[in-house]
Amino acid sequence: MGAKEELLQAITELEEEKSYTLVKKVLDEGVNPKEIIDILRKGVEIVGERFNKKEYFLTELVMSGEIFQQSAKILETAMKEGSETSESLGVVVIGTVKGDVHDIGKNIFVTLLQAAGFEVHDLGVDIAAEKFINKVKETKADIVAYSGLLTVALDSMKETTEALKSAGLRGEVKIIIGGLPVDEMWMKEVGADAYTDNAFKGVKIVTNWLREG
Ligand code: B12
Repeated sequence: MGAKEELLQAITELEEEKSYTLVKKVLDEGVNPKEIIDILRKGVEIVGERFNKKEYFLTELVMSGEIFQQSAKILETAMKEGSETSESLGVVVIGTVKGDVHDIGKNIFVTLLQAAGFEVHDLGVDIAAEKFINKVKETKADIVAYSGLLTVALDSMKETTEALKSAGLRGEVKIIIGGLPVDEMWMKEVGADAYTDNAFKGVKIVTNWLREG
């Protein structure tokens, strides 16, 4: 088995240290960082499929995200040095809304978005409307994503959409909401365009939006 195949296997088997060693090895062998990212993406995708089939659990999903993030950091410098600029599928601004600090699910969604090729600006947790607005302006985002697990997150999500409207930005972006309690009623109250409590579905939804233009 070549180093690239070994890397894919290490990710899908969640062998953290081995994955990082192999990322460095294939990089040293002259493999294009973009190709390595594709291997990492494939690895996270396979873990996701196993999670959906209930062969893997949340811990494995979180771990694959961690391996992806850390490996991407190793590659970051090499990617910056290379002249190529990898084209992003679209720009997403995401955060856990004000009053809420739950971020495990948000981080999974962020990893999957990055793995799918989106440029993601993750604001973090307990994010007030104003911060979303500023980031959307700064990045000319296509998509705004709110995460929230607490009931109080509903009000914060509503406030953020209202603020986007007041800033004249609502027509410029699509809004997706996610987290444990979200449903159609929340989506309507919040004035969002889509909702899901499944990060994989979320990626499909936003990918379709951008394909449709
Ligand atoms: C872990 C946890 C915590 C951790 C959070 C650590 C962290 N870094 O996130 C800590 C200990 C800090 C915590 C604190 C609190 N928690 Co808490 N917590 C949980 C717990 C056990 C698991 C949440 C979790 O991570 N699930 C796993 C992830 C993967 O699932 P997920 O978030 O739903 O994400 C998935 C999807 O929803 C989706 N997704 C998530 N976000 C987004 C966003 C987008 C855009 C998309 C597309 C998809 C997406 O992707 C993920 C994968 O598919 C839940 C109980 C439960 N069963 O959910 C309670 C729970 C959410 N917590 C609760 C409460 C009450 C609290 C506290 C108020 C407790 C307290 N008294 O202090 C504080 C609040 C702090 C605050 N201000 O936010 C309640 C909420 C009740 C409510 N209706 O409001 C719950 C439901 C527990 C309960 N049954 O009472 N909590």
